[in-house]
Amino acid sequence: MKVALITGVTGQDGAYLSEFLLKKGYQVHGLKRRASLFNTDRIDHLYQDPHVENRNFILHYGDMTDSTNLIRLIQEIQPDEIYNLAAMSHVQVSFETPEYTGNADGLGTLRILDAVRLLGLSEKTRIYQASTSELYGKVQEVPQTEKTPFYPRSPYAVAKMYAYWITVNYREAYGMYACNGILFNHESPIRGETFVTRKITRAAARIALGLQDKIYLGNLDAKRDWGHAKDYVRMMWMILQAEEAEDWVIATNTTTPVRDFVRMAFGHAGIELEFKGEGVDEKAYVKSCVNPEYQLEIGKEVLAVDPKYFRPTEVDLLIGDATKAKEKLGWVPEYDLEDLVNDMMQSDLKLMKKDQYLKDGGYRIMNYFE
Ligand code: NDP
Ligand code: GDR
Repeated sequence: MKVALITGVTGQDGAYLSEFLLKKGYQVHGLKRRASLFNTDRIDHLYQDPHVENRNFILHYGDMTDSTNLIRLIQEIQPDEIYNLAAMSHVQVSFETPEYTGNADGLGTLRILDAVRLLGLSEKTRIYQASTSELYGKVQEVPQTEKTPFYPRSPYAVAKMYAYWITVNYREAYGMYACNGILFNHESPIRGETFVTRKITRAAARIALGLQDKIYLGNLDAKRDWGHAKDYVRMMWMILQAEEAEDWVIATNTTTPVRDFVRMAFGHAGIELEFKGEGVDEKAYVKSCVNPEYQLEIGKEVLAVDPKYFRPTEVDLLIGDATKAKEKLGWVPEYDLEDLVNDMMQSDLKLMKKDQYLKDGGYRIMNYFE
C-alpha cells in the first residue's frame, strides 16, 4: 500500500486529493492545524475513528512553521509521496500578513524538502509542491507556459516564488524527485468563501432567495483561467507518477473576467443582470428574472464595487497553456467553466435553502460576507 502525506489536508485541494488517493488504495496521512473549533468540515466524510485498527485516513497535528514537528511526522510516516498543499493561500490577506506568509508558504516548503533530505528519504519520497499562476503576476506573455518568466505581484506570490525555486534547487542539488505543479485558479463547491468565485456563487444564491440584498466586489476587470479542483488534484497525482521529476502548468487555456463570472452565476438562477457605470461607480441591476421561485424586483441594485477589495498590486490577466501536461501525461479536464459554475451554484442554492429554512424557523443565520 502506498503512503501519502498531505499538508493542508483541511483545505479545498487537500479534501479532494484525500478522496482521490483513498480511492486509489493509498494510506493517507494529513497535517491539520490545531484550532479552537473543529476545522475538518471538508474531510469529515472521510473521518475514521482513531480507535479502529488498520485505518487508511489518519490526521496529525502540525504546522508549516514548526520544523521539529514536520521532521518527526515525516520520520514516523515514511511517506512515498508528499503533497505540500498547506499555505496561507489568500493573495489579498498576504498584504496584511506578509511575514507569516513568507514563513509558512516559502520557508515551510524548505522545511519539508530538508526534512526529507535529513531523514535519508531522498530516494524514497516524491514531493509535489503547490505552485501557482500568481508567479506570472505582471503580464509578460500570454498564454503562460512553463517557460514564461515570473514577475510576482504580492507577498503571497513572492513567498511561492521562493518555494518554487527551492523545490527546483533540491531536485538539482540532491537528485530528489520534487516537482512544481504551476496550477491556475481552480474552484469548486468547497472553495473558501472569500475567494471571488465562491463569494459570487454564495451571494447569487442568497440574493435569489432573499437572504442578502447586495454583493460588494473589487476589480471586475481581472481575468482568470478558472478550472475545477477535481480535475486539478488528479493532475497532482499524475505529476508524481511521471518517470522524471519536472514542473508542469495546469490550466484550461481560457480566460474570463470576474464580471462575466458574476453574469454566469446569476444566470444559473435565471436572473439576468445589467451592468452600468465604470470603475468604482460600476453597479449591476436585475434586468429580468425568469425563475418564478425568486421574487426579485426588476431594476433592484444587487452589486456594487467597494475599493477595499482592490489590491495594492493586481494580477490583471492569467491564461495558461497546459499543452505539456496534456501531451506528456495525457491529462484531460472533465469540467469546463459552465460545468464549474453549475456545480457551484447548485451546491450553494442547496446550502442557502438550508439557511432560509433556519431563518424562517426563527434561528439566527450567519451574515458575514467578506
Ligand atoms: P486552501 O486555502 O483551501 O487550503 C490551505 C490549507 O493549508 C488549509 O488546510 C489550511 O489549514 C492549511 N494551512 C495554512 N497555513 C498553514 C500552516 N501554517 N500550517 C499548516 N497548514 C496550514 O487552499 P487550496 O486548497 O485552494 O490550495 C492548496 C494549495 O495550492 C495552496 O498552497 C495554494 O496556495 C495553492 N494553489 C491554489 C490554487 C487554487 O486556485 N486553489 C492555485 C494554485 C496554487 P486551515 O484549514 O486550518 O486553514
Ligand atoms: P486569486 O483569487 O487572487 O487569483 O488567488 P481570488 O479569487 O481571491 O481573486 C481573483 C480575482 O478576483 C478579483 N476580485 C476579488 N477577489 C476577492 N477575493 N474578493 C473580491 O471581492 C474580489 N473582487 C474582485 C481579485 O482582485 C483577483 O483579481 C487564487 C488563490 O487560490 C491563490 O492561492 C492561488 O495561487 C491563485 O488563485 C492561482
